[in-house]
Amino acid sequence: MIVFFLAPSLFLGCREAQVAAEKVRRAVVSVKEEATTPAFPCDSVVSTDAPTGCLSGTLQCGDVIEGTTVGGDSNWNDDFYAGIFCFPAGDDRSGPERVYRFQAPANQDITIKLQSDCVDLDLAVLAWEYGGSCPGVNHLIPECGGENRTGGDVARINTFKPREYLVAVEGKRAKAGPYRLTVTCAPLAGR
Ligand SMILES: [Ca+2]
Ligand SMILES: [Ca+2]
Repeated sequence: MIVFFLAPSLFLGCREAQVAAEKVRRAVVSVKEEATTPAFPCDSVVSTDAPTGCLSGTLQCGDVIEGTTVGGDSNWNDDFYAGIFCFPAGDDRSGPERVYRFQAPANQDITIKLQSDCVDLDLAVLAWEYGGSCPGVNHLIPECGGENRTGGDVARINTFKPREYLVAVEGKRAKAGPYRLTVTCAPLAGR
């Protein structure tokens, strides 16, 4: 019988190499994004109009929207996001958020990019069929993806049939500020 022994340090070395490779890959992706996306000036003139029926607009594939969370509703907070496993509690999301309705087409690889160079805003994507109102803390949300890195964020969705989402831009520590949202869609491979 042949028995192979692998030293723990070999495992560690392998994992460290994978982590390093992932870091390099991310750095390359972020350099590419910076090269293709114009900077978002903090003094951009954007609308502070109040939302209508909890929405600040609709999103479609190909859209580039500039806005600010200043003037948005403050309906969603830590309790709401933590309850639907979107963001962990503790970042104080009691400040204003902006919410967009996105009717995603079928069979798409969709990237929603949030540029948030002035204030650290985050991105939440909730599966929700909008019938004139947005969910509250007592509603059942089948799916929520939250992106909460420092600065900008990117959310990715793959659809196999048409699906409706709410896309929220939300600040940490109740802060508000301007942002740019970019929605790009590409057909899923093999579809
Ligand atoms: Ca909020
Ligand atoms: Ca962020």
